[in-house]
Amino acid sequence: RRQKLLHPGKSLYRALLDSLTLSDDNVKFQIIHEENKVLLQVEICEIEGNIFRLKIDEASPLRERYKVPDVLIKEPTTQRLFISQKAAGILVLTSANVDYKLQVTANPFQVELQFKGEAVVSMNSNGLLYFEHLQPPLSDRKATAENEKTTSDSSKEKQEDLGLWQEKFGSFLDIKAHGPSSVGMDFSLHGFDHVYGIPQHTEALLLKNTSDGDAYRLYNLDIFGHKIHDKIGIYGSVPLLLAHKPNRTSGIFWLNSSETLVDISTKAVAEHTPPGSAAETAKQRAVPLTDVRWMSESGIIDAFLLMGPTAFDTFKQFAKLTGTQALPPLFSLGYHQCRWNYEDEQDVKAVDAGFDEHDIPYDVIWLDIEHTDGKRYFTWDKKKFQNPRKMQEHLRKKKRKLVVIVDPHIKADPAYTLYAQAKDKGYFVKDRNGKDFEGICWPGSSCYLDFTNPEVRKWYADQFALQTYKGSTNILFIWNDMNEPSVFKGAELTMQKDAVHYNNREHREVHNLYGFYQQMATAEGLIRRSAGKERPFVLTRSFFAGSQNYGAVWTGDNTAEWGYLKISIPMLLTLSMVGISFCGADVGGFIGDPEPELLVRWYQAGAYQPFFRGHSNMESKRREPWLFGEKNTQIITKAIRERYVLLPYLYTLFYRAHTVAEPVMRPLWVEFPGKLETFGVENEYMLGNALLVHPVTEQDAKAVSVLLPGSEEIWYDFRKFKQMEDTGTLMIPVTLENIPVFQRGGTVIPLKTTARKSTEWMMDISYELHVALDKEACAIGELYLDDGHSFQYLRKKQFLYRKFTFHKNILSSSCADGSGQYHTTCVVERVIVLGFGQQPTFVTACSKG
Ligand code: MIG
Repeated sequence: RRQKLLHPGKSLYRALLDSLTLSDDNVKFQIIHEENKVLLQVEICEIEGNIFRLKIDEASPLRERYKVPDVLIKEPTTQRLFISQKAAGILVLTSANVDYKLQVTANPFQVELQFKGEAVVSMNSNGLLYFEHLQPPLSDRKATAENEKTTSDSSKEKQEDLGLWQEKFGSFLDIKAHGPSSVGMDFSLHGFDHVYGIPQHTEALLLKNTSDGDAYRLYNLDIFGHKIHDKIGIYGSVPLLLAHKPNRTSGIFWLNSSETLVDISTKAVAEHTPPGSAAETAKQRAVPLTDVRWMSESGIIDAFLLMGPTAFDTFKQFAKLTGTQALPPLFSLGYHQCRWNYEDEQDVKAVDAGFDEHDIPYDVIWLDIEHTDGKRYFTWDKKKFQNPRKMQEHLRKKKRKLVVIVDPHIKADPAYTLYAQAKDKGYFVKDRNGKDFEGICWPGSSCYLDFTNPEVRKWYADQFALQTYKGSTNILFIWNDMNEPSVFKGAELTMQKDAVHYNNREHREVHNLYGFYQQMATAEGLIRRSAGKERPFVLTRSFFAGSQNYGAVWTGDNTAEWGYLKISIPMLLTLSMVGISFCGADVGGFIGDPEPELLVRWYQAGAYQPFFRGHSNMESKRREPWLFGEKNTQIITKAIRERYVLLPYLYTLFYRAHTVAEPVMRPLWVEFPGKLETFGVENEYMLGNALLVHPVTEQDAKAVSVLLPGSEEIWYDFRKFKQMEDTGTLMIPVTLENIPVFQRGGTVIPLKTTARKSTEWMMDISYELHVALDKEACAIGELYLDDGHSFQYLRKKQFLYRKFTFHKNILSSSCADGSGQYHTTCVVERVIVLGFGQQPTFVTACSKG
């Protein structure tokens, strides 16, 4: 509300260029606000690999302002900037890569980042830099007679209206112990009119203009039954916005964990031409421009400009700052069967047996909150789960795993060891009066572990040790839910902003990090219980930038309606683009009961998405894949089996996500950056660079309109191996049997020849290569493999990374990374070449030499 009172115009900030200092790491100078005269410190630096960072903090704050820790994987390596001009209120900084220049204008203060003389991003060009400096509390100031005189009643009232020191939210009173502290700034993206990112919203892939509506909100909340096409934030946030135009992709990463709003407005402006140039006199062209205004409730301004220039460069730049996707254990790429709840040991066994009976592969069965003793996590309901270890041994024999839920709220029960210990050690978040914050959640009155404290995280991680977590075995993995955190009857169903964390930080400052930290501690716990040997699997609902380091994310409580199946595609693509490759939506839709056709369509889509789990609500009818008649069972089975056959390709894509930050699931435009018609496509996507998947999201569909991009491309029907006659938009007939999937010419996809009961049953199944030729009759592809569960690929280089090339009628297999070695008995049993034209007269095999 306060920031919105500031409208575009001339900024009141002026740079004091005389204060400039230059070091190997950065350039620093101060800026002053013409009215309040408060000094801010500006720091600009260049980070290796075309990244620029702009930080603005108070020059001498009353109290250290919150700076988000633990999200940057390390202190970024900076590069020296050079001053190439400093005169008449202008400072020009040149990057080591001379093509980039930063032009700082002193009055009003503005920064423009240019590439070869052309503006790419400018900051504060609309004058929306906003920075609330910390002030002593009103009560202290009242003590001075001077203040008493100037603070008239009406201005006091006005201040209260704006919620400077306290604010009412329904029946909740938010006391702002440190007063107003919000920050904001505008960025203009020159030449861009397509922007993406900033999850999580049930929204379209392309971010919309917000000028006549709500801003995109980044504030992690548990909104049950959330609506489609809404800009309110749900569950998690990643404050990364991507912008794309045919010759460049860029990103703005706004590192701030407090409640954040993002306003977006795209317009056409006259082309920016240097004064006096020939172009200036010529007729001016209209070019697009996107203004992005970020507003956060607290913290500092810390913005990273990712300069691409390609989408893949931008992904790498973000990964350099926040890390890459953790390599998942192979089992977690299989199918997961979940429900709230699988009731007891018998139920678990029966569902498990059902999969075998129907010959449906699956890897993991899940237990929701009802498995515990009264929602005391890390315990078991003594009646329903009398012998959890025995149940897990049964699953182990079947080469399957168990995932159980562990939420962050702890039942306030002195007899519950976890609670007693945490209370004793002072590990809970406090309320503003210093008492343990108590809220209502599943167990009733509960306290919330303060995961922002490293000591709490270590202690929490220790709870997963096999000897501590009674009834657990090493086939048990973890699901973190309710970690926004969800607080029933709390303001917006979350924790009050004036609750107090480690280091006397207010909840408002750290809110969006809460779930990130729980997943971090949980993943650490699973690694430690195996003495550092095994890869963890942790699914989280809440997340932040960097959550990809710790496991998987799902999109929360969707509804069993067609619209939610449809919106899951842009939601997953958005997560994928901001680093979180391992993502999925509840197959079937969590709330309600899908009609069989919707369920079938959802399985078919999920089979081609990174995290593949069927899940349903407590009130929903049972939904195991064989409950919908023989025909539907058979189609769902086929979809799940397709997934298992595709796992070598998917695992290879995850390896690439892990090592070089390529999203597993990607929007079409990322693969076809020059093709305008792909920029807004969200009803189909690429899985890696080779597969184009078009889920069917309409009831009763007889045909779907598919875009096969690139006139120079060849596309093949993935199942029938048939070359498509054309590219462009085609009407493709569909039946209920499957969804359209196409292989792109020029690629090789590794598959397994058949599916078995679970990934572990498939270790020895041989491979099959699908070689799809391009116009030059060439193709390339890769296969990555390792033991599928340990860190030996990293520590001992125990992996195989092969490259397949088809060229001049020769298919060859070569080493893609000579540093790795791994022994496998699996052979390539079958090769299918698509687009070969005629039957070859003979085929011979040879090895080098
Ligand atoms: O508000 O643990 O999104 O997947 O089954 C319900 C019970 C709490 C919300 C999760 C959902 C899970 C459910 N949880």
